Amino acid sequence: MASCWIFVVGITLMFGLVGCQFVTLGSCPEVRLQENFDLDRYLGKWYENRRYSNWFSLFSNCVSAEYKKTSDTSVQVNNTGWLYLNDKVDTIIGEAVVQDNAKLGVRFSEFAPYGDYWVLSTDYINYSVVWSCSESPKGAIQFNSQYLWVLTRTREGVSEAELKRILGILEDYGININERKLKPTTQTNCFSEIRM
Ligand SMILES: *[C@@H]1O[C@H](CO)[C@@H](O)[C@H](O)[C@H]1NC(C)=O
Ligand SMILES: CC(=O)N[C@H]1CO[C@H](CO)[C@@H](O)[C@@H]1O
Repeated sequence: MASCWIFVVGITLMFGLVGCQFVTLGSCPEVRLQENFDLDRYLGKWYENRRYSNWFSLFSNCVSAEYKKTSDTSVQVNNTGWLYLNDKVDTIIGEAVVQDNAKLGVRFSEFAPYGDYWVLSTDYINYSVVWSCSESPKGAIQFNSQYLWVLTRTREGVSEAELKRILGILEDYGININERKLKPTTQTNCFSEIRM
């Protein structure tokens, strides 16, 4: 997630080529968000289990996110990943704020606007599904771009049955869960595990 965000900030203008993002025709699908979102239970460490990405996912493994409370409605975000090609642990610190129940905004520079961070579903102890979608201006051709992350509390992720259930929720909303798009994040042989 870390490198992904840096990348997004850097090259957002290259629409469609951006890592972690999925651009498709049509308007945003309708979704339901996690009810009664509980920020306190959401805090702590999460591991990136899956994300939308393309070529950029080749470079960053072992990605984790840690949320620490800074006020009733805000958290510090610490996204860390291992860029294994040059064996570098890369951390980016940001801020997330609760805007409306499970609708959060996240940014990695105080000069940047908040990007949407919507929690579609979480049980706080095993998994969270984070998603956002933005639409192109209405016109002859409408398209939308989506971000999607499945986060889990352990590097190992969740059981196959549980994963199937979680992805089923997304599929019901019409969100693309094809593994070529929603790629598992490598969380094994994390060289930096000792350091992380
Ligand atoms: C961010 O998390 C990484 C990995 O857990 C840790 O090594 C680093 O010290 C953290 N940075 C801050 C500023 O909390
Ligand atoms: C459905 C599922 O995977 N539940 C697990 C969530 O995490 C708790 C605590 O680690 C497990 O006991 C559950 O089996």
